[in-house]
Amino acid sequence: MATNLSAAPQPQLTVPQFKESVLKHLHSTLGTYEEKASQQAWNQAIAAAINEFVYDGVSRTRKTHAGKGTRAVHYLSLEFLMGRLMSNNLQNLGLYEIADAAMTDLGQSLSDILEEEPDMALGNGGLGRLAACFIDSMATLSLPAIGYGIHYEHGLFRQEFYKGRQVERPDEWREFGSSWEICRPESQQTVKLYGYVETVYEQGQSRKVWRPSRTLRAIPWDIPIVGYGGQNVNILRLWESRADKFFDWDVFNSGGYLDAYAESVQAETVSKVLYPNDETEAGKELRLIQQYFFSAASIADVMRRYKSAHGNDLSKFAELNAMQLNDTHPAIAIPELMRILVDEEGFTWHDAWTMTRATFAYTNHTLLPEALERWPLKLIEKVLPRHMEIIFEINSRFLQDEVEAKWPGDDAVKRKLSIIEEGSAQMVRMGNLSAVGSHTVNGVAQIHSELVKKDLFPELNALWPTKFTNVTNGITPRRWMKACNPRLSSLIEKHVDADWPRYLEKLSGLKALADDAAFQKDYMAVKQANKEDFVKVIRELTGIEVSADAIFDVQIKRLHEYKRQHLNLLHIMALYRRLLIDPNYDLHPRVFIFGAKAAPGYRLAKEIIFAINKVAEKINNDVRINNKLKVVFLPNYRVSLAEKLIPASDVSEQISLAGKEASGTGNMKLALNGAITIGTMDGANIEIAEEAGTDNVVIFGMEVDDVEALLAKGYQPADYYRSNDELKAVLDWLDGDFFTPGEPGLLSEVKRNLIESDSFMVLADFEAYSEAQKKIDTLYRDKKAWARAAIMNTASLAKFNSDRSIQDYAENIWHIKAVPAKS
Ligand code: GLS
Repeated sequence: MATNLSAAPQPQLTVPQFKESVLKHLHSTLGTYEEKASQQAWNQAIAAAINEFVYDGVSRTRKTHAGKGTRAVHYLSLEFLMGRLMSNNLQNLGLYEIADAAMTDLGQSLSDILEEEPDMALGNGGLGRLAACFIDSMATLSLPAIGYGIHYEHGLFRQEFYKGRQVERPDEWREFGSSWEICRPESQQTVKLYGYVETVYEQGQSRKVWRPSRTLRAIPWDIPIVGYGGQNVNILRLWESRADKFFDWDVFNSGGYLDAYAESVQAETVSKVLYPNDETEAGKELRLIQQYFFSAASIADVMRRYKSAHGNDLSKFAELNAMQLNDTHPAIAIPELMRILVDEEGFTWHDAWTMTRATFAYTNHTLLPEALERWPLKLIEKVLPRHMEIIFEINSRFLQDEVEAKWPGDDAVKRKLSIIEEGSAQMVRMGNLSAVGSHTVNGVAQIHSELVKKDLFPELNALWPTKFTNVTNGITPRRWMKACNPRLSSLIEKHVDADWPRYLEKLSGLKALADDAAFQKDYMAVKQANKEDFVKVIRELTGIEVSADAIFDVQIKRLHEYKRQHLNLLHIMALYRRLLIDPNYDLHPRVFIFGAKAAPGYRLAKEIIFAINKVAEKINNDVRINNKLKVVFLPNYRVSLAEKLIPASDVSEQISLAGKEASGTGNMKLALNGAITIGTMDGANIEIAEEAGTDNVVIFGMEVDDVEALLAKGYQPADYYRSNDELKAVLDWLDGDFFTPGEPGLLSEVKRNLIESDSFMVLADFEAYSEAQKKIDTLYRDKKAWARAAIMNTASLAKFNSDRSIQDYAENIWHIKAVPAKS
């Protein structure tokens, strides 16, 4: 990997010093003492001790970057799925062992105390977790970078099951405050909304002035992001919304206490909750306001910093500032920057547009049509009247100058490329706006980036052939191996250099040991121990007893039809049926483990959760099958649960319909931790197979071309139902009351959907999947072959280090360089 990182200085600290610091904070920060302190107080005291180093790093990094003429990147994302920070911060500072020993000395258990920390679940799934891995890598690579997002009061809902059905409960991640955030009221911004646009004439010139009718205050909360080694500590800046003035005193004094208070409540709703949708469009006014709120506050913050370093001459703004749009969610930042440059700073349209395009780059994360954001023009006009005018202008210049030059007189192509979609209600296409206003557009895995060019933006790709590129996603090996899998990490460290969490390619040294009997034994012993730990987690969370000798077959991701958890379910039912028909059916015992939240309004996804839970209940209690099959649906899947499960997984289910999963990142985490992928040729699975070797993954099913051909021919799911007896039998099973005693038909909706529409071709891939699962079973029984395949996965995944992804962005898109903080 092209990187020239110097070894970072780690805090020099002894166990007694750490103890002393924790005790000091227990007394003076928490106001309690050893004998009385709760686990939560210990947790906060440790955080305060860690923060002494973290804040040092924050200041050091800020001083290094302040006023420098170095280009910085601003990563704009509506989601950052951070999880917990303590263990990661300890690892990145090189203090984990010291803290562990210090707490043992104090008669406490660090691992228990770590459990006190609530997850920071300010994201839905892969997209939000990617942003979290990326800011870890930006800090590790010493890049001048800031993450910008929203300080949601409530993150993603907590999931419970009631009689097998998902129930959503509010998330309270900062009910008692958070140890990691610092409020920076001195850097607050004002964000305008609604109102009208006036044309003002001055000295023979006209100029547009936006007269907003409401304003909000944006208050920044900074979360320090500790790079590996602790040298660089970057910032994630999250904006909280508040009323412009807490009370309208005039209204208040005239007896309108409630009216005055109502305004502040309304203002605060903007950063109240994360929209719990993943890969679906929200389409709500509040969501648009959230998008604008954080985009506008972030741009104002970037401007403020620029001006304080360089004065009011903005000519170097684009040279010094890159902004990355994490999906289209912050796309409104494009007209916002135009508005500032043209309306407030007096630039010509031409110059402002050149600067804007040189600043923004856009990452596309999905091709699913339901996720491509479109806002009603009328809504944007109401909430952001000046921005709507600017979008019109961007569009008309784009169509008249660029599209017309390439395709003269072709109205059809103009209609297709227009940022405004015509129809009974005009809509603003945020994907088109993002692509037009950015210098670079990237997809997140090779196949996905090809499909972005071929299917999503073919004309734009013809117009600007160099604009579209790929940056395959990645994961931080610090969290997803070093911190979450200490056993495997210490085994690895016996064989490769200790800096592997930065230079993951060093794990390739393990390939030479893939056939080594002693290493295989050690490697599989680690897996077994991790599984034994997880058996307890399963028991605690669900009461289900499973054996660590069974295959742990894991599907963890959001619940969505395209991810096909129901394909997994049908296969489980088929195995169950085979066992009922023939109790001697030869099957290595298997535990199927699911973790998934469904968007609260996504009906079928919730039906699939219900069906899995009902089938699980029946199978887990059926003595006839002799514990050969267990099904566990873990409630409230989240980052901290993933960190426990991934090290214990044997099989990684990556079974989306080819062409639908843009990349996936769970596939990378599981493979790195030695789970064998059973997957389709989709997203990053393809690159995982390339890296790990096709012998070390199990690929099955239709590829993108097959899917297209079948669609063109006319897909008839009922044909598969009729022609495969086993498939027919398990689908029919869903109609009766076998799984829902006394209540027949409760699971019928899943069956009906599959037979009548099956948009993601579950039935077409069933047979291939079922055969692929037999291969998994056979491979697992061959202990040596399995161990070899698992080791080869761990040894081969350097490409999926998020440092590599960020290095790609830095070199090819942002054009920024490392600026290590001075000690
Ligand atoms: C997603 C994709 O669905 C994932 O395949 C991808 O790994 C992730 C990060 O790029 O982005 N897009 C999305 O809207 N949610 C996702 O998780």
